[in-house]
Amino acid sequence: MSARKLNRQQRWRIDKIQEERIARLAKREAHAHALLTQGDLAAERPGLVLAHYGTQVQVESLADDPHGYCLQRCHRRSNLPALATGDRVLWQPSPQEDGIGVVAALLPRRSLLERPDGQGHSKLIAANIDQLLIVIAPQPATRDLAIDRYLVAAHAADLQALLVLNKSDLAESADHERLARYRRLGYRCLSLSARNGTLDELRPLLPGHVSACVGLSGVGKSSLVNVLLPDIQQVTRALSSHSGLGQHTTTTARLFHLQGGGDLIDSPGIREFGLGLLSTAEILAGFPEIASWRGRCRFRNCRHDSEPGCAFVAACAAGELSEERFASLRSLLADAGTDD
Ligand SMILES: Nc1nc2c(ncn2[C@@H]2O[C@H](COP(=O)(O)OP(=O)(O)OP(=O)(O)O)[C@@H](O)[C@H]2O)c(=O)[nH]1
Ligand SMILES: [Mg+2]
Ligand SMILES: [Zn+2]
Repeated sequence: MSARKLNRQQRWRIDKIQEERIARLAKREAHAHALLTQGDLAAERPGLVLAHYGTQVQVESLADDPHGYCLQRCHRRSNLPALATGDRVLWQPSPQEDGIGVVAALLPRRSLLERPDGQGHSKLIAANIDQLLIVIAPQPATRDLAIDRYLVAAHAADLQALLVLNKSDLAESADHERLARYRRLGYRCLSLSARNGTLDELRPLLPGHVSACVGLSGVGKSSLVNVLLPDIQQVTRALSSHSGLGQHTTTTARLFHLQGGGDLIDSPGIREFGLGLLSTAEILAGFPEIASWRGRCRFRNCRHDSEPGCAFVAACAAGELSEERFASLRSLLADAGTDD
């Protein structure tokens, strides 16, 4: 940050701008409060949260709404839990045109994708999805552990998982080999290039689903969305020339309707995708290749590390569990919550 000395007139101008900002904020808050307390609102309508912006969300009326189509920004009643893109809600439009409506109730969720925010809380990514597009790329590279985390989370939440290698135009043999490894485990894997527009393998897998693109910043999630939805132009940005990493271009998850049916959510890139609440049993269940080895360790409290008689070490020796997956499994178990 740079420091400079201000003259009196500059100081006065800055103070005045500040005062005006504060007054505008107070007015907005008073308006929101009046809406929430006076009940001066139309009847409740079911709607879908397309995106959220701090304290407000963008809500779209549902197709069968007798009042017709409507898109509106809404406040959330303070007694409601945090809302996520993809949530279904009951909302009330503002009595004035272009005004701000109110979300009055959250309808039950069938799934919720969240991540730890680094301060011990969880941040919601998307709700009501049934398919997870785990996007990876040759650059920036995603660690196996991160992929396995997503796969385990998808399994625990009963989501269909697709492992999508984007930027296949830059892929090397190691990238293809990795994809082949996951394919052998039974996961659905696609090799695509948003740059070349070759998404034919993906298109038929989207109708009838609410899918979310997740993965590191810079792997090309928004680029994929832009190819699938030519009318939409989500902002995309080159990797940092300094670090080779993505630049956190997308800042809020957003839901789009696909022309051929189905919905697609573009989400901000994240470095860490936590499994805060998953139990040991859920983690083990996310490794299908060890299903027949579970419960066969010599010691009941085996840490699957270097104990004699560990069934997973045996699975590894038998070639049924790869070194990479075993490393992920150990790491995820070390962070697991306690079992029920
Ligand atoms: N070579 C190549 N580059 C691609 C491809 N897809 C995307 N890119 C580039 O990768 C960079 C990052 O793409 P984005 O779509 O912004 O990535 P993102 O995953 O949405 O990133 P965040 O919004 O930060 O999470 C851009 O410069 C894209 O042009 C591809 O298939 N091949
Ligand atoms: Mg993006
Ligand atoms: Zn063991």
